[in-house]
Amino acid sequence: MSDINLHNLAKKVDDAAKNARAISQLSAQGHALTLAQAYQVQDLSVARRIERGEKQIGIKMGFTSRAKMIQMGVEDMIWGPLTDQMMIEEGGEVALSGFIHPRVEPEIAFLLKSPISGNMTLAQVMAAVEAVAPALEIIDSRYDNFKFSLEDVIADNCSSTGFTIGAWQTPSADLSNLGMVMEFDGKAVQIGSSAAILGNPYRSLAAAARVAGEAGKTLPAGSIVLAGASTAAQAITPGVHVRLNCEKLGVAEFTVV
Ligand code: OOG
Ligand code: MG
Repeated sequence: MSDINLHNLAKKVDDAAKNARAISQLSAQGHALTLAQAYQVQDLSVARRIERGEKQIGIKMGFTSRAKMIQMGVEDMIWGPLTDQMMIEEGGEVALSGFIHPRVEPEIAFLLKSPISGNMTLAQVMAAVEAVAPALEIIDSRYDNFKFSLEDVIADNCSSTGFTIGAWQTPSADLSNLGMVMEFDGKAVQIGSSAAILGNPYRSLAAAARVAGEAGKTLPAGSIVLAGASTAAQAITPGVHVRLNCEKLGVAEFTVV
């Protein structure tokens, strides 16, 4: 496939996100992308955001839990950049108008105090963490009916849309089995454990370092890394108050308007 086509596909997914208009899956439009091409489309679509003034502030990992892989019918981990424009004020209001069919999922976020890249041990990535926090990610696939192949979702920057982060905490050595309860209006809708995230969310951080390194990049100090959801995602509707209670780490919340 030529570069021109990859640029066109990047514009398609970027326009769909900007205009909150669903499109058919690229694979269904006859674009059978390789994984490498899917990440090129992702790069090109994020470059369009950067040209509009957004800044990359971190990276998200996706499909790091079986719960998410099963919900979406995929078998591999994915990743994509987060920009400053995706950040939602914790405890604030989120307007549904800019979204297509948004869902929310419970996550754990890391804040780096030193750069990470390449093959790193768990001890090495842990030493690079300034703080850890409970987080909620809003995902909004740009594809009809929230259906996609692995390549489609990668090209669509992993459905990245928004995220909110609770109060940062001093990183504790053991994040491997924290209870995570996501509530809608005070009622539990998803219950899980941080153990669902690759057995230990720090493994997701090590994976983030590895994939950054493979792409010839470094995640600088100050980067945010979302480790991936510990449970299936849940559709959000106007008026609902979403709250994550994470054992030892506390709360992240917002209200949908
Ligand atoms: C892709 C994003 C997956 C996660 O935490 O696993 C993800 C999607 O499900 O649309 O963010
Ligand atoms: Mg996620």
